[in-house]
Amino acid sequence: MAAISASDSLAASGEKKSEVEFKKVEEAAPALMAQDDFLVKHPLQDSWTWWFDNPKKKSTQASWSANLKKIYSFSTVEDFWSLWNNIKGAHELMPGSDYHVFKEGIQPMWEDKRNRQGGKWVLVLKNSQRKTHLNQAWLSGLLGCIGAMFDDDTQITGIVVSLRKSLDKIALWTSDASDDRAVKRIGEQFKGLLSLPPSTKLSYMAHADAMDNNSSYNNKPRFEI
Ligand code: MGP
Repeated sequence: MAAISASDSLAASGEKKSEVEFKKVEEAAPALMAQDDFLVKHPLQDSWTWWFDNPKKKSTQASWSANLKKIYSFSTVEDFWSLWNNIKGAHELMPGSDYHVFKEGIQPMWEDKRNRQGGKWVLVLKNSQRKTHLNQAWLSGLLGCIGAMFDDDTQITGIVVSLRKSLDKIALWTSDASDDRAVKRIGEQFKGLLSLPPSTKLSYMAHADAMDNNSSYNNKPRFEI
């Protein structure tokens, strides 16, 4: 008998309960609507394209760009994180691979008009740092770029991570190698973002030297910090 009364009372209170719940939702609605910001995507200052360079098809300076593949373009914070959460980490790539993330409309190559007078700040990491530091440093550099955190943001064209059998590299590309003050300021800010030991060295190489020497990294640095 007690059980029947309990279920009866639940049934009897059903209508009242749903009314109360509806009232609660109605009251909460303005507050929920004020928070509906979470439905809005937050635009980045620039749109960016993520490229991949196929390691199996390494080639000459003349044919190098044929191996570049566009993966995705994004222009909001949310779309960046969707990509980041679904793409392989830099440390998981095969040696020989590169990710290039460049402002929309800039080809990730020396020859692009926004790159050809420029150069890159290079961080070199030992293979022993691949698991511990590479992906975090890559993310920090990326966030610095897409978050427009550099005072000289207009000179930033993109950022590259290169997995190699010997030494991995992260290179921040800038558009004007002759602007010493901006180059040094960008280098200092880049170093600050990476949270690496102060003994870590970065060197700046001009793309013109890379083209002359046909080598991305075997060039005399213009600056070191
Ligand atoms: P890489 O893969 O960027 O560097 O360039 P790697 O092999 O780690 O180091 P490097 O110091 O031995 O070069 C490998 C080769 O690809 C270069 O030597 C060029 O022949 C070619 N290459 C690389 N980049 C970034 C470019 C570019 O922007 N333009 C052209 N034309 N060729 C490039």
